[in-house]
Amino acid sequence: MHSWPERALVMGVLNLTPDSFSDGGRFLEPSAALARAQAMIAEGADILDLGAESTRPGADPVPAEIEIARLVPVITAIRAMSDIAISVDTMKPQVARATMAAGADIWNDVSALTGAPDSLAAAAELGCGVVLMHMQGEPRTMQAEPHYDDVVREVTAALAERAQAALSAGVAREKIWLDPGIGFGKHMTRHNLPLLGSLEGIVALGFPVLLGVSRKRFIGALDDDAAADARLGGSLAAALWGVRAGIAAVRVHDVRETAQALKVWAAIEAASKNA
Ligand code: HH2
Repeated sequence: MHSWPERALVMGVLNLTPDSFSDGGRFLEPSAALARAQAMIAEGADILDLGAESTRPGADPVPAEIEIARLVPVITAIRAMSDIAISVDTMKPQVARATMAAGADIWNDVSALTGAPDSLAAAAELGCGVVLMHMQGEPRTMQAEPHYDDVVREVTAALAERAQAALSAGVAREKIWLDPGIGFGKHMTRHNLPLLGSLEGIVALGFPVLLGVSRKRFIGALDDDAAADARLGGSLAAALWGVRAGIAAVRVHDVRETAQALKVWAAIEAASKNA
């Protein structure tokens, strides 16, 4: 291992879906998914986030059996070659159960354990890490007309409420991560930007914070409708902004570039403390 200063963790995205907004269809074949996982590990990923149901606005739901059939072979194959932390992006407790049994470590739930009546109990029983992400509405319709009176106050309060619900259900405090859910039932600029501007309040809730800004549409909205694969600069800017606010990890498509940005940031930050 290196002796560089502590830095935020990099979570690399691996979508086993035909329709995700930036990499849909590329990694449906398990061998292609495994090769991508290997590449992301080599590029500096600390965690791999595997999803088999797109949460893109307007996406259709996927049955649990299909999610499990897409995820388990890839998780088993990654586990055979690496002990990297694996998270699974799912709203279904059946999928969490099957994938944790196959060797995954973290349940990344964009519904913050509200997707099924037994989600909270399943998370407590599994003893896995849980990412509780904020979303207004559900993926299919969330971007239709998001509304908040005070987006920062409401998202922060909702995350505090979900963390408390998880604790009350028996999820251990150290297993809980929070995520403001950039782009999930939020207006591209009116809601996402104030939230990004106030991440410290979410960090102050006392749980590690994960931030997903990679290639998201608000970046295109700020830069002449740049396409998803032309949003790296904006993705890095938003990730580093988050790091400055104290987030623990970033969920990204461009692992190598993000890992490099975080290393440089951490080294300069350490030097600034010694200066
Ligand atoms: N964003 C996406 C999916 N899952 N999970 C967390 N915790 N935070 C996020 O911001 C987040 C997430 C959307 O990105 P992507 O997976 O690339 O697209 P799709 O939803 O189409 O799979």
